[in-house]
Amino acid sequence: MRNGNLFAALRAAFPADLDAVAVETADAGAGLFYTWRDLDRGSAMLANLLDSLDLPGGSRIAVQVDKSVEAVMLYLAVLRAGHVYLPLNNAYQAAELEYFIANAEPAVLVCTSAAFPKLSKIAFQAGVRNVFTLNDDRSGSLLERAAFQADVHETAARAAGDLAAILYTSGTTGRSKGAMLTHGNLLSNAQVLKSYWGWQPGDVLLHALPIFHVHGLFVALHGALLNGSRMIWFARFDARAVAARLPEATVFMGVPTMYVRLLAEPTFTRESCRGMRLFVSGSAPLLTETFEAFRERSGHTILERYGMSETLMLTSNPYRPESARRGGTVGLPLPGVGVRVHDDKGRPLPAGETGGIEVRGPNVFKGYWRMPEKTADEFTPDLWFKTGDVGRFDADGYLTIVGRSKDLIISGGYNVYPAEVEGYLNELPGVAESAVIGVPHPDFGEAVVAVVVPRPGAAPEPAATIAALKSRIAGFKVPKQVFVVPELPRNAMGKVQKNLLREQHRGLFAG
Ligand code: MCA
Ligand code: AMP
Repeated sequence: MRNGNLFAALRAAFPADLDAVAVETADAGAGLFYTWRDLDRGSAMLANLLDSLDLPGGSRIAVQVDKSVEAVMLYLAVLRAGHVYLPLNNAYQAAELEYFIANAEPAVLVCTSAAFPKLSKIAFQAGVRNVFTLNDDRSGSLLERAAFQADVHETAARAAGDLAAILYTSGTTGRSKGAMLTHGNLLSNAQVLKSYWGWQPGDVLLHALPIFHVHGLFVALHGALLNGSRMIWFARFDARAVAARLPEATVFMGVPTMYVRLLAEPTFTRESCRGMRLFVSGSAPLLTETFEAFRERSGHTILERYGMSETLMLTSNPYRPESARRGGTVGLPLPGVGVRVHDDKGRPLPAGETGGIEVRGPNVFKGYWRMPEKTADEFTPDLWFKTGDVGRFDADGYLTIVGRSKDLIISGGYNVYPAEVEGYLNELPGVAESAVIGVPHPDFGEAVVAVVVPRPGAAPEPAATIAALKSRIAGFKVPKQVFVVPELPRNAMGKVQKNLLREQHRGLFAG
């Protein structure tokens, strides 16, 4: 029987010439070349190291490291060895990590040397037996230990339904949930995108996304690997540096903030896009004005698609003809993916009418890690997943997302759940209660803003409040501004009227 391990399919797609360049690092001062053989041998050595730890199959391997090619090798090694990859945003702070580690109970934690003192303590308290370090300059105990391992490895047999990764996504109640993705989820979605987006020989991907979320780790990376395509690899997005290397690339994937920043970069021109075949945008709404301005400037039409951590990619604008890509829409359901719009009573809605977006398909996750009730809540009785996004189909079958039923802010492509930030704010000594909202922001799309009510006799300072949060939670979740008010607006039911607050502050970052 064929091995359903995702790595087996990715490895089979490596080019015949293993000495060809697979990845070229492109950040200032970098310029390292990794061949396909390097990826194969490096991931084999790391897989052998994992095997030597005698972990039970399907152990969680939690990873919070800076972006590097060795981190990709580690991801591939976890697949090869039959374990479950658990990537963590490197902006997460101690309070967030404590929760993830306690909840996921990883067998192995890999972190940077800088984070080791703090993280090893958290890991030790949670009973994690193995903590390794990996830095973006190839130093750290992980590679030191792997250096003694053999560079060949037999891929562990896995079925399509076995877990390959867990991605934590914040919940509306403030507690993060681990979305369980299987080998089959990841492979089916990667194969669909390979053909839908016309991946072809000679493609070169310019990769500048983080590799701890679906967009950079799965959509972009799997795309290149499954096509045996070379990558120009940036550890961080810098518009000028990206514009300088675009002429050698054919495919780029980014969040809308990256497109806004490219447009603000004078060296980004039609000439810099001369070899490009495809620009993909997702993770957050792409403004129609960005879509139009990009076409005007570059001569290329951005292809917008829509997905979630729980479902991978769901819809996409057409690849061909380019003129069929419609700004402001997320396109058509991908082949094999069911997408429907229902009202709040569960009745199907016709084209033109707005309701909750529900989905099903081989790409839809297996459930939330150790949360069977939460999982059941998110599915309809006939087992479609409720995305929490609100949208409508037009007569031609294009989906437009018009809002979200979940209280969620998307800032620069990162999700921020107001309930979570409010929880941290309310723990501060001077704060009685708070409301966190998203307001329009020219760079991040939406920016996080907090409105807080002081405890009697207290006078919380906005700057000190921001500083206090920065030491506790990821920087992208920290409000860009804090307002102190005597009370929050409430409706007759006592519910905070966030729409009034959003209205009041909507011009905050205008221009
Ligand atoms: C960084 N900062 C942010 C954000 N990023 N603030 C709000 N929103 C953000 N997204 C803050 C930092 O906390 C810091 O604050 C300051 O900005 C500078 O940080 P730095 O890291 O230098 O920022 P940057 O390099 O300019 O980052 C902007 C970015 C980045 C490149 C747009 O946020 C990014 O890579 N976003 C992509 C996210 C992504 O991959 N999303 C996919 C997940 P201070 O100076 O105050 O400390 S969604 C997904 O996977 C679904 C399935 C999908 O559909 O794709
Ligand atoms: P995540 O939880 O990080 O996987 O984020 C998934 C959410 O991002 C979706 O439920 C949508 O709300 C949003 N999203 C992803 N792609 C798009 C898009 N192209 N347009 C609007 N929202 C998007």
